[in-house]
Formats: sequence, structure tokens, C-alpha cells
Amino acid sequence: MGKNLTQKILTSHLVSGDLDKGNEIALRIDQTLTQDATGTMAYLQFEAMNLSRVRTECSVSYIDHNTLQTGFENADDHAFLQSAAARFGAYFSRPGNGICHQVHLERFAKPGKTLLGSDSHTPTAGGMGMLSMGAGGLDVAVAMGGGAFYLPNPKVLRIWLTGQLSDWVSAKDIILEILRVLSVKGGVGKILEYAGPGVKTLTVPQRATITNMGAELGATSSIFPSDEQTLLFLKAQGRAEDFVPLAADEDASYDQEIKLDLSLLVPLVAQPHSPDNVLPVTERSTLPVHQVAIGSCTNSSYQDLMIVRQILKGKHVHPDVSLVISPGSRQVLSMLSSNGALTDLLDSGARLLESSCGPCIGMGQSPVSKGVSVRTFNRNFEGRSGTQDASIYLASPEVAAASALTGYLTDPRTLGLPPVVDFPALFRIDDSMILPPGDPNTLIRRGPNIQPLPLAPALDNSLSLPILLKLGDNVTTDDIMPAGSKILPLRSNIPAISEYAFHKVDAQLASKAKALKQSILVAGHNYGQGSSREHAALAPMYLGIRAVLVQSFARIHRANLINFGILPLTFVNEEDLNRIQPGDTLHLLDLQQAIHSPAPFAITLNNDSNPVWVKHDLTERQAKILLAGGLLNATKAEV
Ligand code: MIC
Ligand code: SF4
Repeated sequence: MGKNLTQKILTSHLVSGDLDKGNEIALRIDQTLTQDATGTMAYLQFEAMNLSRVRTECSVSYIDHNTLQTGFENADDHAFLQSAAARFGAYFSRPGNGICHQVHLERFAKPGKTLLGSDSHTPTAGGMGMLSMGAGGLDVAVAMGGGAFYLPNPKVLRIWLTGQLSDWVSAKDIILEILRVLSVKGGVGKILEYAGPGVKTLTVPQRATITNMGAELGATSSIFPSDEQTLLFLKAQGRAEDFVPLAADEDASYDQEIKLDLSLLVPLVAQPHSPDNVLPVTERSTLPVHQVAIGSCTNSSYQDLMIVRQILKGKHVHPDVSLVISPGSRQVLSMLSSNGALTDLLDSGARLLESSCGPCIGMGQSPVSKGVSVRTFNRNFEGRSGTQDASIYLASPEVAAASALTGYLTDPRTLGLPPVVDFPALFRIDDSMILPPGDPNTLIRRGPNIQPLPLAPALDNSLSLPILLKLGDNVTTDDIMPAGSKILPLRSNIPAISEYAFHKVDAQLASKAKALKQSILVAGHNYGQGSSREHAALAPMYLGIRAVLVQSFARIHRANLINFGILPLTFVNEEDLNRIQPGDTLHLLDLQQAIHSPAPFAITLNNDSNPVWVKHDLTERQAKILLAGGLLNATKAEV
């Protein structure tokens, strides 16, 4: 029996575990990436583990999330990261050089290799046939040091593409359609492998839009074969030598399959407040729009922005719409500038932002109160834009540009002839903003924003934990630990950022948690979906949250909880969630034994004689980490 593409890369990187059975595997990681909002923690952790130099084929530290520099904090972080990259042997992509996933695709990604990144959209590089996964900073720090990455053995879902996209229909519509079909939990525990005759019709940047937003399905990763399109892209990036052809064997088998005929797709939009709340644009085409934002790691490639330019050229943005554009990288921006497209965009009334994450993570450009913003981004969680009552719609660059012109949500097919953009024979290559690994004796610069890492206490054998919060399904890491221009600068300062945990749910939550000293959270399905930010585990840990009991978890967040010593539990009977209310107390006894045994165990709700049955699904490795009070403690204990 042949192998699918995922199995081929997993097999060639397998360090431990069994791909045919078993629930945990460990992989060798060839490349890592970090970004500034998660990278300071990753490098502090690298340092705390007494590691001296990265041992991967290539590790890159990007500055892209927080470039506003509204105070000394960002600048401190940048200086720390630049000096840490030099000292520990990583490449450093300077502020202004672009969004990590876009730049990585352009300059570093290689088919057949593995990439671990401290950002949930790391699977963008799957558009290049690379097995790329998001993880918490601590897991990435371990991988930078040459350690294996542990993950639940994934299932492989084949997405069989046929046909070809119609005029005005975009790669974004492919992934929005898949989100509509599978939902935000539909990819949990799976790698999505694209195959079929439709694949060759998609360029690498289009594929990257699709693999990028696989993160919104909760997927472990998404991957395309490496073929003529991959070679075309690598040649145009001056990296033809990085090409290797890769595809699944003809007789490969898969755990699941869905089929998609590209020619049947129409322009789609994801409505507030979830990326899977998808319907055709035509069904909302009278909706007035106040802002259009084009950019983010999903849709800010050269091709995307050239399409936008074609649509806007010689026309003017509607007077009631603010149009902002953030090109994905300096390469994209400089190409737009040298071919005159930038002038056309500016002439149309577009406002230009730096090549960074920007509005996608609430770093400026919050919409007007109760405003409607159409964005080419990947997440439309409530409040993420910085305006709590704004409505965010996710759409393709075509829909976004058309809506900017008309002032209402617009099906671009009403605009007439579609834009035609040639694939460049050669991208503009200038790596001068990527600093190579430096001197191992470089002094690390630590401004006052760089605070020491707090460590979790070892897990007690018995715990009586009051319920701090009860939440519903699909709680995002933005709900747990919001971002935005006020909070993001505190990512290197856990005591300060912890004050904002669950801030939007209850502004007093941090004080309540501190008053209780120790507590537990309960919630529904897909708890912790979204970002890889380990602050969504670090801040709760700092506030004394010792366990989280839910109906199901998102992968990266569950791993982060374990890494920071918080016990992740799930209900055996999901309905038991209804029995628990804030103010109740859960009594967990004999945890040492319970954690080492795979069997479900009973915990007591108040004085109720009818227990709540829970399970932990921990491997022996994870059990040891938890009992030690997290991965850093466990690593220190081993040294
Ligand atoms: C996001 O899109 O939510 C982020 C900001 O890129 C995060 C990382 C972070 O919180 O720093 C992610 O996706 O992992
Ligand atoms: Fe940056 Fe947004 Fe992409 Fe996250 S999703 S990496 S914030 S552009």
C-alpha cells in the first residue's frame, strides 16, 4: 500500500511513536519561526533551558505583530529579539520586512521539510509542500534546541479538488467553502492534504491562502503537493535549488475524504463572529460597508494586491469607506512601488499601512462603532478588531476591493471583466532586512519590559477548586488573553498582561482569581481555538487557575496548558457541564495516581454524592510534565 504525502513527510521525520497506532508521535523539526508577540517568551525559555545555539537547519525570528511602538515596550522587545537571534544563531527579519508567514514562504520554506512556528498560521508554508505546524513558544524553543516536537498522531483528510475557479472567484472562496462544510472544529486532530486535478490550477500564493486558513478549521496542518507550480514559484524567488517534487502515491489511503469542484464556487463571505459562518456574497449584497482592510498573512501577496490594483485603477473609493492596505512583505511593497501599482492604489484613495499584521490583531484601524468592516483576513472573532460592537466580514481581495468602490458588500462579478495578473518571472529579491545568525557572544539587550518567566508550582495531590468562570463553546484565545495595541506590548511581562485575562468577559476577573488563590474553569467544545499564544495559558497559570474542565480542546491550546502546568480535563458525560455553576467547588483527589492512569476518574461537585466523571488523555510524558509544574520545571528537573 502506498503512502499519502503527509505519511511520507511524517515517516522521514519520525523520532518516536507509531504512525499506524498510538496517540502521540514525535517529529524532528528542520526549521522554526517565531514572531515578536510570542518570540520573546520563546527566547526567554530557550535561555532558561540553558541552550546556547539553535540546532535546526534554519530558525527565523520575525518582527511583524507589534510595530506601532506606542511606548518603549515594543522597542525593548525588538532589541531583545535582535540580540537573542544573533547570540543563539537565528536569522532576524527586521521590523518592516513583512509578515512572518509571507516572508517565510518567499524566502525560506522548502518542500518536504518540517517547520514549527510559534504562530497558529504557520501551516501557510503547506502551500509549498512543507509540513508546517503552529505551537506554543515553549515547544518551538525546544525544537530550536534540536528537541523533537510531540503531537497527537494526526488523521489525514484528503480534499480532492476538481475543475477550475471561475472568473472573480478566489482561493479565499475555496477555504471559506471548506470552513462552511467542516466548521471551526472540523479539522481538529487532522492534516488536510490537497490532491486531485484542480491542484495544478492553483499557484503557490493561492495554495498558501488555503493552507493558512486551515488554522481556522482547527487543523494540525494543511499541505499541497510540490509540483510545477512550486517550481515556478521557487524559480521566481531565485531558489530553484530548493525544489523537490512530492506527491501522494496513487494507491495511498486516507482517513477521510471530501470533494470540491472548483468550478461550482461563487464569491463567499464569512459573517460575524466566526470564520465558518459562511454564505454567498449575493445574500448580503445590500449591506453598507464602513471599512475595507486588505492584508494579513492570508491575502497580501503580490498577486492579491495586483488584483486589487486592477479593480481600483482609475476609480475612487466610496466616500463612506476607509480602505486600508497592508502589503504582506517588503518584497510585495517594493514590487508594487517599482511597477507603479502603488500610485494607482494611492490615487484610488487607499491608505497605506506598514507591511505587518496591523489591523488583523487590532493594532490600529479599529472600525467605527457598530461599523461593518470587510477584511481579507482570517479571523473575525468578536472584539478582535478593537471595536467590540463592530461586525467583521471575511472575504477575498476581489470582494473587498469591489466593496470599497461601491460602499456596500459587493459581488465582484457585477464589475464586468475580471482582472488578469501575470505570475512574475522573477520576484524582487533583496534580503538585506534579514540579518544572518550573529556572534555567540552578543550581549542580550533587556529593557524594563523584559520580565523574568514565572514558573508554575508542582501539581498538588489533592485540590479543592472553586469555579472561576463557566463558558460556552468555541472560546477563543482572544477571549482568554486579548491582543490589540494596549495589551500586546505586555507580552514579555506576564504579571502585567495577566491583569487582562478574560477581560472582555469580566473586567474584574484577574482580581477575583487572585482572591481565590486557586481555581478552575469550565467550558464547552473547542476550548482555546485560534491563536497559539501561550499567554492564554501563562496568564491563567499566573492567576492560580490549576485546571480547565471542558467538553473538548483545540490542539495547540491544550498543549500550552500542559506546558504551563494546568491540568486539561474533559467530561466523560458532556451533559455534566450543565450541573456546574459559578460558585460551585470541584474536589480533585489522589491526582498523582489519577494522572498516571489512563482511566477516567471521579471528582466531587460540592458535597454531591453523584460525582462528575472526567478524563485527561495524557501520555506518560505529559503526566510527568504536569506533575513537575510544566515543561520548564520538568526540563530543569532532568538537567
Ligand atoms: C493571531 O493571529 O491571533 C496571532 C496574533 O498571530 C497569534 C499569535 C499571537 O497571539 O501572538 C496566532 O495566530 O498564533
Ligand atoms: Fe499576523 Fe493576523 Fe496572520 Fe496572526 S493572522 S500572523 S495577526 S496577519
